[in-house]
Amino acid sequence: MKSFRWIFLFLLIIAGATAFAQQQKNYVLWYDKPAKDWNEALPIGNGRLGAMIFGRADAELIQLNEQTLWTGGPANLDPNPGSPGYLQPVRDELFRDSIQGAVRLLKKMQGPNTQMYQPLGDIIIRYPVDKDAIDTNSVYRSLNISNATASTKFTANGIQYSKEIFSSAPDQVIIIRLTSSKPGALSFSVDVSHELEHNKKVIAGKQLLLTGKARIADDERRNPKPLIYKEDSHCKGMRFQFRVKPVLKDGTLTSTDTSLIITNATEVLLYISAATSFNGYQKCPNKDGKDENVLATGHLNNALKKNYQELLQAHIKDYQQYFNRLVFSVTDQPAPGISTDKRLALYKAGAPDPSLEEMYFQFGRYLLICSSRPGGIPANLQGIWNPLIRPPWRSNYTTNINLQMNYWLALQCNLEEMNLPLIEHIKRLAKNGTATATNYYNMRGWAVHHNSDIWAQTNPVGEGSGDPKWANWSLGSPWLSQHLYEHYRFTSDKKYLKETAYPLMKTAALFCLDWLVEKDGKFITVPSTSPENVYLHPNGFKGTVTIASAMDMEIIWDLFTNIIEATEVLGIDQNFAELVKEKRAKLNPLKIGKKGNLVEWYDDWEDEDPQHRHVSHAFGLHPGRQISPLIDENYANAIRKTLVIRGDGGTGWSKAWKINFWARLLDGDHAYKMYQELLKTSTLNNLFDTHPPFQIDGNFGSTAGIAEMLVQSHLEAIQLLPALPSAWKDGHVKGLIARGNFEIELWWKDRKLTRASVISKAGNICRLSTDQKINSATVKFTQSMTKLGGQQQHIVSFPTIKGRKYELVVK
Ligand code: FUC
Repeated sequence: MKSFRWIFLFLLIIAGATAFAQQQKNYVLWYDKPAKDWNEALPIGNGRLGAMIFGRADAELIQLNEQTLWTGGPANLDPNPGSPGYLQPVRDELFRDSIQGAVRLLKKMQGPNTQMYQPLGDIIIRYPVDKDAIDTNSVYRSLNISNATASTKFTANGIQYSKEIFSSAPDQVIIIRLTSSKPGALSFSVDVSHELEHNKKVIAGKQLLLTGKARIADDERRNPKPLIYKEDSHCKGMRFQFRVKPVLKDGTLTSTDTSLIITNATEVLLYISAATSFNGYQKCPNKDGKDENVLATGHLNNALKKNYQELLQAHIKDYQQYFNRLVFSVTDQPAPGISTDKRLALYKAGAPDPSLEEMYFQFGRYLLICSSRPGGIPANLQGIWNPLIRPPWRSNYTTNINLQMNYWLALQCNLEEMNLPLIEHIKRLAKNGTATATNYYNMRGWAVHHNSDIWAQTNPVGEGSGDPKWANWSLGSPWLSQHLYEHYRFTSDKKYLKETAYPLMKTAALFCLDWLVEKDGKFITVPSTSPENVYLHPNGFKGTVTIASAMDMEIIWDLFTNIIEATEVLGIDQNFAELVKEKRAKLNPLKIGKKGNLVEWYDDWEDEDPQHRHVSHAFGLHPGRQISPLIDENYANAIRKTLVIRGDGGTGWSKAWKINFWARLLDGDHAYKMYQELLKTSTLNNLFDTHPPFQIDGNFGSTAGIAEMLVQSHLEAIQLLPALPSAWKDGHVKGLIARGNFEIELWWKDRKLTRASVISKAGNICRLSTDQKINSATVKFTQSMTKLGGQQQHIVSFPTIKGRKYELVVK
């Protein structure tokens, strides 16, 4: 009996230790000064409703966004009927090396630019305190990404004024709770404003309401020439509104016509609700729009039934069900007690800060949970956070790297639900893209070019004057098809593969089959670009357009490979798989150049800018799976050389991509170096990635890159700690997802794996690869050795049962 008690106690201790190790840490971004500008403000969001909080003591500024608020209306699918007629002449010009001729004609194949993502407006909260009375040392503002709540505080005349703010997904409102430390000392006014023409008024029930209408044309000021297509103003012009409703515990509420005034309160809640008339990508947001009044009042009235604690608890529970799935720890030390901007400054000066590295990784997950929720549209270039009516790059979707990078982390980092907006958007792109393939090229399938928007626009943009190096890039549909297939590879959901992914992959492949041209027994793409680089032709001219760029070949290889695999999984469409296999075998081959580099262009030409931010031709290494040191050392070395020539600089997203590249090359130290470069040279004080300016892809892409350093599963086996850097000597990660739907937990010491556990979520055969010998008391497996990437690897393989956890140790 006694010994049983001891065993029980022992088990309890083990369970406790495990629980401790598995716990999510508390990550807080905090500052002791208000935000100087938008780039220092702190982001919150529930997928749909976002806000940037400035933390200003006297006049707090909260800048709002609503994910569906965009200019324009449904895409015009056939604005340029002459386009198909130019394709053959473009090809003829390219075959004659007449690049300028091809460029001139390609511009005639362009259509309208995309629409722009718009700000929702501002809330300004003014405290009637004398500026001189504010104790500047008391200013504190924070964002706790472990529970998705922000706070601001300051003291004036010995009284502390606080705010707690969150954007709730379950209740679809933003809540601000204002308090004063001294009862009855809380007085403030609430104003709202918008840069666009708008109406604001205080309505019955002492609610502040701002209403407006988004612009109809996309960019009339910067681009005054008439658009190629005719606007239908009755259709376009999205309506929007937001409401601020105060609820007081004590004190009084009065108002002017356009602002609310609260006096002598102790605690006040502001309920903020918003809506637009967006009614889907094919419906006019004006005449066929949703009733934004009904939506915004509906959310508000529902939320008003709950008190602060109920709203807060529901919000935290909802958020943490996603956030807490993944724990990443490379230090036992608590965060240093200095503000985040100072930590970042020290880090930039070379001071190690592993807990900042953990927090930045988790910040990427935070941002995705806050900007991409089921039922919504995908996170755009700025997630959902944009204050400008003419934002950089329209705050749209750029599909020659940026949109895809936004979603690399979703599946790996245990945020499957957050991937769904992308999948849904790809379905819409496939619809419009079918019209684009027909109307612009007379081809089958669906085509997506480098820019898109909420209306799922797919045509080549540029309006007749865009540089074809971006405007005419045409392989968005095969690249996005990779995301369709990856969703299957991670989830193992065959029903989804059969009903959703495969039909769209197949029609994307039809477009590729029509787009390919046979030359000298090889299949090539004409026209072709390598986004968004420029080559120097040996005949002395510069070129942007070419034939058969390496990236084109790699993207098409990727889709064809996925098609072949999917048909095997589903046991369907063998004839089509055979056709695709034949074409794949004849794709223009990748070449190794004179510098030992991977050739980017049709021939081994020099680049105008050898350190160009895009490394498009490394697609096959990442996010593709054509090139790897585990497949072919020669090609892997060629990409390594290419990356060395490109250097470690670039925009934020470029550095983030390079983390992934080096991780796939199994070079943890170089991947880590790129992570440091990103934090040191492309990160704003609020930890937003900067291009510059702010662009969210670097945040998301670097989180994915860290995941790639810890677990890779794009090839046949799941590689454990494939690219662990020297800096992360000891550590623990729990909750990464590997393809085949396995949830992985790893512990390591002195850079060696010590323990691993695998939860099988789909009952597949599990194949693990590590440089350590693995044992298990409970799992029966076969173990073999193989030399991979210059290293001895142990491959362990065992069948699994769905829902079971498998414990493995290293001995
Ligand atoms: C691509 C990149 C730019 C920028 C833009 C949004 O065109 O080349 O650097 O990221 O997208």
